[in-house]
Amino acid sequence: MKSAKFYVILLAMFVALSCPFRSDAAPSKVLKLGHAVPEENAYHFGALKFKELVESRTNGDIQIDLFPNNQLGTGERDILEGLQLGTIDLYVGSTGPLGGFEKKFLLFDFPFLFRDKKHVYEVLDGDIGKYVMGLLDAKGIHGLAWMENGFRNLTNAKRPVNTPADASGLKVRTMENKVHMAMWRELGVDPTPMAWSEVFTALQQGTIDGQENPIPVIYTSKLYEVQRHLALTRHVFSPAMIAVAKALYDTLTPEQQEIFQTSAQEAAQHEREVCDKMENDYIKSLEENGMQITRPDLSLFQEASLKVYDEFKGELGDDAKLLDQIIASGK
Ligand code: EAX
Repeated sequence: MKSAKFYVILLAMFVALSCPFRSDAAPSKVLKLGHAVPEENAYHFGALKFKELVESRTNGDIQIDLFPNNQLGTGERDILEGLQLGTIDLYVGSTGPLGGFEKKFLLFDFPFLFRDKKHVYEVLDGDIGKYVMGLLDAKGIHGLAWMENGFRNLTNAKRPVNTPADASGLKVRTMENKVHMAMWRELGVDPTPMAWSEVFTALQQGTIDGQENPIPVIYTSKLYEVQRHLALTRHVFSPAMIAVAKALYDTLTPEQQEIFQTSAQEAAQHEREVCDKMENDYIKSLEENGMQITRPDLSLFQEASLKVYDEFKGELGDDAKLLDQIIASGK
């Protein structure tokens, strides 16, 4: 619990710092930033940092109001659609739904693709990450920086999971992502795509047996109250992103665009550090809150999910070579 108190203090410090001295003039733009997780989650630390940097660097000319915990939509796809419609200005969240907006984002959804976080950021902060993020502009969304959701793990209410056979037959909520769904089908799991805002209630009511998410999401969304078992499967690395509505971004001056880009990069670095620390701290907190943790032999899960590559590589078209590059760079 000590670690949870640490983050509460850190959050309080951030809230205080993110109300910098403003010039007397009213802001020329008041922007809405939405995300789908509680304020204790690393995303919110990233959003606060971005708010603090942009407001201070524009001397309060641009104000950013934060709307955590699905206040602006029923899940991440909803908030991203808000950027396209111009009803929401900024997004912090996972790239899970983005495969439905731009197929090339499925590139990052393949199971056991990344060796570790060092490999993840060599790819995301390199040419491949820049190229894929740039594809969103044509969809009305301008990606600003890669943040972190993390390696996803399986939780369920029914039984410990050590092998794919243990997972078989479970009804597991997934993001609205066809590669993730295909992977779970290969393991004999019944995947149920659902917006994040509906998941806790569905677990509580038993309409689904489990879900899969990184440790910080599992802890900050209090899933230990409705899930007994956690298997550290680390089956997919889930990137996150801070993004802005393209139409809004195009109205910014070159100087304001530069402030958005640099502030997003700095906020992303901060969010990744907070997320990484949470991932280490919160496994113990989950055990303290009654979850039984298993550490399966991941090669069994990796073998069982290999078919997904054949099934979806074709959807990447010419960019299938990027998948080969990512695999090769992780060896
Ligand atoms: O981005 O929907 C999900 O499972 C996401 O990982 C969660 O909303 C955090």
